[in-house]
This record gives sequence, C-alpha cells and structure tokens, in this order.
Amino acid sequence: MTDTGWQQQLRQIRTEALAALDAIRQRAGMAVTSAPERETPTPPGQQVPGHAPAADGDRALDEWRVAYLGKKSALSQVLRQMGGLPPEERPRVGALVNEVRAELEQAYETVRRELHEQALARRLAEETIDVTLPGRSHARGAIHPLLRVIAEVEEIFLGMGYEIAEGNEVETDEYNFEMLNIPKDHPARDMQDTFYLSEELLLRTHTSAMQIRTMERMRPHAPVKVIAPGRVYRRDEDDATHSHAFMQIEGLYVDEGVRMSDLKGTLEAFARALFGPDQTVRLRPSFFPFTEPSAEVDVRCIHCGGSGCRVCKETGWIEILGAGMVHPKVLDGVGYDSRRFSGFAFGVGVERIAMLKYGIDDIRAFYQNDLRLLRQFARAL
Ligand code: FA5
Repeated sequence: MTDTGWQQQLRQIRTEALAALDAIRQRAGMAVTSAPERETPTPPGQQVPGHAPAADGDRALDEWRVAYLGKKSALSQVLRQMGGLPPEERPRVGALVNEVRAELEQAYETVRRELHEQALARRLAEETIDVTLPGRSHARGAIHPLLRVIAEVEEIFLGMGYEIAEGNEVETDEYNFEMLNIPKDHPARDMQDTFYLSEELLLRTHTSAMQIRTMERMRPHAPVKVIAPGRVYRRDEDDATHSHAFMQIEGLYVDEGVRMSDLKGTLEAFARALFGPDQTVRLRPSFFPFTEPSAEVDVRCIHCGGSGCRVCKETGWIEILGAGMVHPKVLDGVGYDSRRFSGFAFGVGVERIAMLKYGIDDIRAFYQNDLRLLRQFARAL
C-alpha cells in the first residue's frame, strides 16, 4: 500500500467513526457538531424533546468504542498490517495511526461526558425541589413535668452518692406492709387502703416496699444508699391535692452511725438544690410504723416566702415528704443488726413537688393531658 493509501484508509476510518459518534449524539437529542468543536457540552436547553433515553445513548457509545477503538477495530487492523511495511515507513504510519486513535479517544470522552451531563440535567429537571416551600414542622414532644421532677431529684441524689433502684408496682402484702412493721390489724393500714389483686397481691401504696427489697438485695453490704422513684396507688378520693395514683421517690441510707442530724442535713441539701439556696426544712413529729422517730418534713412556702398565704394555709410552711430513722424491727427483719446499723428513710410526693415548683394548683392537671399545660414544658427541653 502506498503512503497515500495509508492516509486515505485512516482518513476513512476517522470520518466513519466520527460520523457514527455524531449519529449517537443526534439520537440523544444533541446538536451535531463537527469534530474540532466537540469540547463544549451541549447545554440542556438545546436538547430536542423526545430523544432516545439516556441508557440507549450509553449502550450505543459502548458499541462504538468496541467497533472503533477495540481490538477488532479497523484501526487495530491497520496497526497489525504494519508488520508488512518497510521498516523506515513504520514510524510515520504508526504516528499517524496514534494521531487518529488519540483524536477518536478524545471525541469518545467528550461525547461520554456530554451524555452524562445530559442525563444529569434531565434528572435535575425531572426531580425539581422547590426550595422556597416552607418546611413542614414536626410536632415536638416534651418531657412531662412529673418526669422532669424525678430526673431532677435523681440528679441531686446521684450527686450525693446514691444509686437509683426500681421497684414493682404490684407488691405483696408482705413487702408493702408486714415487713414495714404494719401487721394486718394495724390502724396505719386504714390510711393506705389500696387496690387488691388477691389476698396477698396489691398495687403498692408507697415506695417504702423498696426499702425492704433493697436491703435484702444488698445485705450484708453497707452503706446502702438508694433512691427509688415510682408510681403508687391508694384508695384516696381525688381532689386538688390528692390522687388515687401518684408518684413517690423513696430514699434510704443505712450504715453504721447514721443519725437524725444526717437525715436533716440531707433533706436540707435536697430542698436547697431543688428550690434555691435560701430554703430551709422543718421536721414535725409524726408517726410511721417503719421509722422511729418519724417526721413530716416541710419547706418554707415557695409562694409567700414564709409570711403566710392561701397556698400554705397561712402557716408559711408546705409539707413535701414523710421521713424518719429506720425502725430497728425493720433492720433486724431484713438481716441488718440494729445494734450495729442505723439508717434513715424518706418518701417524697413527686406531684406535690411539681405543683410547688411549677405553680400548678390542682394535682389533676398532671393527668389530664391538657396540651396547653404540657406545651409549656416543650420549650425547656
Ligand atoms: C408515706 O407514703 C411513707 N411511705 C413515707 C415515708 C417513707 C416515711 C420513708 C418514712 C420513711 P405519706 O402517706 O405521708 O407517707 O406519703 C408521702 C408523700 O406522698 C406525702 O407527703 C405526699 O407528698 C404524697 N402523697 C400522699 N398521698 C397522696 C395522694 N393521694 N396524692 C398525691 N400525693 C400524695
């Protein structure tokens, strides 16, 4: 083959290949361009509607690559025939073949990129998102005020080295009463009548059953230092300050040498952490069968600061919990020798604390799920 023969053959291959590439572009809806101007991709606006789907363009382009740049392509065949050329001609023809190959490869890359950009533009146009649309706001929940109080009280006592324990709402008569020194005929049972599931099973009337369960679990280990929040039940008439189901937090500290002054100091620190640094507590003598001595514990009225108002019934004090030194009978009953160990316990009414803290004057508000009340707690999440 003569030199011109080579050139002609290569020119033919080039023309045919570029025409086939243009056909692919055209089918994909892109404007036809002559080879040197291929660099600029066709803007999406110029695309002809109703063109072949993007996948067809990709497939055609793959076939094109195999046909014009692949091992069996005319270009490769020319290279293979080069062996029959006189050695001095080979470099020139080789360079020519490489030139055409480079041009075809570049043209291929350009069309590949164009097809890709075209597909992307099409997807962007089809999947339009209106970013100016206002977002849909999600309804936000809030932590219920009673759970907030429990979390806060837990935090305070964790800071004083207490652990948190959990008890059963369904209790046995044994744990709820008997082991707390409240036998069947004891008048204290009248104050805590409850819902019985059977002779022996009941809905617990206070979290104090946790004292027994905790000491049984920990014995003979000391100190025992736990608080146990939870729901309790009583056959009380519902009114502004009473509910038949409410929450308590039990506290128990047992060790050698625990004294009443420890109880008072602990409760004072608790009241200050909860209601502010100026708070004080007052212990009034009281009676619980499982503590001796026993006390009702008041804080200075949050509303009037102690001068007397409607909330504190003009006394300047508000009761928040019952407490006392763990009765020796209770200690001995669970295996802590009362000659060696002593302890204190207290039971806080969660609703009463929440009412004071958030200025809520009816306990029923906590259970009615009135969103106007609950929403006020969403802000302070
Ligand atoms: C007791 O329940 C004792 N277990 C507390 C205790 C624990 C004493 C450890 C000694 C040692 P009391 O019945 O007083 O005590 O209830 C404690 C607190 O629960 C009360 O101060 C009050 O805040 C709350 N409370 C009692 N009854 C109700 C009720 N019906 N509705 C809402 N809160 C109540």
